Amino acid sequence: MSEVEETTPQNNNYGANSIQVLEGLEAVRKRPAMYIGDISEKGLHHLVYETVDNSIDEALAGYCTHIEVTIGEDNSITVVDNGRGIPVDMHPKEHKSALEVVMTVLHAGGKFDKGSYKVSGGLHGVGVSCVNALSKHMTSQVYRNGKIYQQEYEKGKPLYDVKEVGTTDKTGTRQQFWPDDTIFTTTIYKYEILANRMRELAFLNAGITITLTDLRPDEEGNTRTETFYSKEGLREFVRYVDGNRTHLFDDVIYINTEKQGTPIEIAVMYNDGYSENIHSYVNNINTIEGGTHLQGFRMALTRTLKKYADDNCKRDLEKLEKNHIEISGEDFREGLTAVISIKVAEPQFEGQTKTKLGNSEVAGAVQQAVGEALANYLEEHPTEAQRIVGKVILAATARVAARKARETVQRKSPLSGGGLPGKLADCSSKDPAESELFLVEGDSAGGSAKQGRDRKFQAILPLRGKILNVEKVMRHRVYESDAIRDIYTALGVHVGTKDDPDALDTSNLRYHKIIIMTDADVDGSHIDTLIMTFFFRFMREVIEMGYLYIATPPLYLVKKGNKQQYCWTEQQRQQAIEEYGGNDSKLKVQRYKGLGEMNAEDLWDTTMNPENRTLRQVTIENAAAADYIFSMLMGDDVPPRREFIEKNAKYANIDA
Ligand code: 0RA
Repeated sequence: MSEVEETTPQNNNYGANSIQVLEGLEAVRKRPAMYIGDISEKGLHHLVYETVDNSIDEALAGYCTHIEVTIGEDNSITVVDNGRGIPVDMHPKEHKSALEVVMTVLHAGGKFDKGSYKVSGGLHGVGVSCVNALSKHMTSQVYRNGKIYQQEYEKGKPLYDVKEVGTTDKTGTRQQFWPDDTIFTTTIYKYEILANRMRELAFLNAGITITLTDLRPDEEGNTRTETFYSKEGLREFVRYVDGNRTHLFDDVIYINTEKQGTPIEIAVMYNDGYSENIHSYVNNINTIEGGTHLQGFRMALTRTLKKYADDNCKRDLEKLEKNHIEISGEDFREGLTAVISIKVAEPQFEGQTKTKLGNSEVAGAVQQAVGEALANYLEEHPTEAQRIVGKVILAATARVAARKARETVQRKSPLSGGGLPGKLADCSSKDPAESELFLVEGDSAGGSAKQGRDRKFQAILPLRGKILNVEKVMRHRVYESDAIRDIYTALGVHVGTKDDPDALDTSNLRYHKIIIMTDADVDGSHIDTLIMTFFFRFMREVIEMGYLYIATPPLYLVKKGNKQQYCWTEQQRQQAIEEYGGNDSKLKVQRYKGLGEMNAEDLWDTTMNPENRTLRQVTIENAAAADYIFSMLMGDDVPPRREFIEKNAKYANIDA
């Protein structure tokens, strides 16, 4: 998870089907968002994924072992692989080199590859020709037949026919592109975003070596490079994402099989925590909305564990029955971390963000695979099986307690009409699209915010003290927390339906901007993290819809006479001092530590007024990486947290 500077949420839904038609690259340039999702940072990074996916396909076909990705000093991207090289001979119909067809015709990607289906593929699966269309310049090189072939393009248009430019004893493909800055809102690549995806791809495709190099020097003048390689694939992936948690047993339950023509790979660990963390992929795409593969997995898990418990743990179950506690599906998944990766020849992606698998045949295939493998595992590992069942029973017991707590929440504050939290200063607008809720640290800052706001569309909810660390407590404790209950009721979000006690109903969400506003110090950052953790674990949809933001109050006020300037960075502070004629005794520099130190007017001017303020939108670029980071930041193990904070402090305005 990270924050992007952005003041408006982007919600891009469009029919992927419309992409099926072969169109000229002009169409891509006219409506880039249709092809790569958006034209912000996300879309920019998507160009790399599209390019790398072609090399991954070549690796999955068995011809490529190494992929090198390099961020150039000029923010160009180079992807080199050691595959067979894109064919360069004449395409019979198009009367052009096959390379040119691949680079300039939409969806030409799989055309030459008769033997295998294209299994990887960016979210939109649009191919490298889209990357070409959206680049101000692109250079393709193919190492094949002892020769180096080359073609260059501008905005997707070839500058010359494919030509020979040298000889080589290697085979492979080299693609280099410079994203078009007239299309993208930013053309600066973020190393961490690419690293997370390359790490993920290496785990998902065991045996492929992916190197990521950043040639842009950092403050100390250093460049960096990292190699991602996984010998054991998902086994290692699940150990990695769950590495900050304490496990019920060390084993990874691992399945690698094929059912009804569908390759299925799954790795599962059980930890002593309370959340369910399932990361699922179809053709290397993170299916964040789930789908039929997840359905099959859950179904098999519930049935198999239930059957095992019925057959082997009678006495435990009788005890539950006496207390009128029935085990439900979710109890089997408390403290479960799993990675599911399947390959589907013709995936149907549905849902808001086209990340929900629709293929109905897949549910049965996955269910069968998991059912068989899990039953075997439990039979062969009675100690581990007992631990799982023990955990499930505990989960069921706690869930019943949680339900009681939740019912209290909903009784106390009926969501219809007048049941809003007493601390909430609501706005007068009832239109969620224009309404904003500020979650403010502390009552005194809450007071300034209430005075400073525009009460037409801005609501204030002061939160006293730190909110609960939801990583560390059972679910019912979360629902019992006053501050968290206030957040639910203020937002108008309802938890629990008849079918699923943890389902979220966000259809009555009262604000489309939820803005975390805390002090610009270490405590404030900690509170930001606690609140983001809560949203990530309990209201992820709100983040995914683009509704969660962080406010950025200024750090300094530089004053001279009746002139004054707010400053957010050290550099701005220096500049202001210089502008006012240097540091002398009339000049005053005020360091803001707490929001409470600012009067209502200043708070409005700098932090709340949509005209001047900067909001950082909270986004999830990579759910597995976010899972890892939150469990690390909020977990028990100190050294990795310290290392992370030391490495990242420079990105935050923190001074203690
Ligand atoms: C189709 C056929 C052949 C190679 C490729 C595709 C190919 C595409 C890309 C894109 C990036 N790297 C790639 N490497 C290979 C070769 C068919 C043959 O040699 O017979």
